[in-house]
Amino acid sequence: MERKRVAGEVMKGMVVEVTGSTYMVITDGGKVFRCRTFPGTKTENDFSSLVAVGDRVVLKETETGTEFFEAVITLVERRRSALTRKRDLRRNRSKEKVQVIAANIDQLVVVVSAFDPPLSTRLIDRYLVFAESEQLKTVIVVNKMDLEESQETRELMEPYRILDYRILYTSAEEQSGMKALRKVLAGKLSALSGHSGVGKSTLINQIFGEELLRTGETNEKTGKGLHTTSSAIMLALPRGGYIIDTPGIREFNLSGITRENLRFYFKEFLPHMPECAYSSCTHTVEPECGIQKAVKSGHIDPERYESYLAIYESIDRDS
Ligand SMILES: Nc1nc2c(ncn2[C@@H]2O[C@H](COP(=O)(O)OP(=O)(O)OP(=O)(O)O)[C@@H](O)[C@H]2O)c(=O)[nH]1
Ligand SMILES: [Mg+2]
Ligand SMILES: [Zn+2]
Repeated sequence: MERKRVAGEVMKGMVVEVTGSTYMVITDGGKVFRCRTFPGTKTENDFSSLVAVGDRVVLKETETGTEFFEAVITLVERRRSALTRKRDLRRNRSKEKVQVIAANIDQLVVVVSAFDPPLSTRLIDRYLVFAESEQLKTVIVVNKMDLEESQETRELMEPYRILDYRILYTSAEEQSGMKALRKVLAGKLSALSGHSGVGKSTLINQIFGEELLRTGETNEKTGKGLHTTSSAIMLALPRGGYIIDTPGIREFNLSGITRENLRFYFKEFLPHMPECAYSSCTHTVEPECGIQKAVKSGHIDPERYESYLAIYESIDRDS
């Protein structure tokens, strides 16, 4: 016989949606609670975002609402991983420097599109640097392959294939590559991230075979997405695992990366670093630099090196 629920019951659960300061939590017992935090909410994390999608939390029931059970979050458990970025403080009034986009993820799925918006390898490189720094598994999904008429996209992606990054080519429109995507997501907790309009929500709708998420148009003048998804949401996959849809980003400002440690997150640099004349070589202007030599001899992709320089510069500007 089911025990009668009493107000004040303490439960554990997972945050599946964040809207403003309201958090939807599914308890381990499978009930959905609408939660808020209170000044006494404790956290085991030192990140500034108190609660993010994917967080494991302890909650205490307060009352039974009209639509949902209501509860307060008393504790946010330590995150075993997180997709984070540095906030653009010029745009955001929040005092928090780091935004946690998704917590406790097993893998980061970087979504780009072949066209509309155009494929940005600079953005891919930023995500890869982050993923390497956090030792997060990464998959790159190149969507909208139905708009591709030449080999250009695959050529742009060639350096990543050589570096052994997992790449999937999909078309949510024509439903191609979906089987491979389902397979990569099965049994894991994955977060999809990328520019607005690349098709993250459309891909997820395709996986479920129904329109669970709202999808948008791209602006005809700029080719940029219109930021259709406004908050992160987690869905349970039909065959096990979870997927988090996140709002499209304008920029992925790296958090936790310094000019000094950046070099370690371009994995193809590592074998060439011993050839630098200075152990503290920044691989930017120094003579006798193993990295610059490897770029000249074709062992390091020049575009990847350009990304390194661009990120190196941006770190100085940001911090
Ligand atoms: N041609 C083509 N269009 C696609 C494909 N996938 C998505 N689209 C279209 O691209 C537009 C944007 O798709 P969304 O799924 O809303 O993109 P999103 O990445 O979720 O965007 P945000 O929520 O703003 O971050 C929609 O008009 C989709 O129909 C595809 O494979 N091919
Ligand atoms: Mg979306
Ligand atoms: Zn060097």
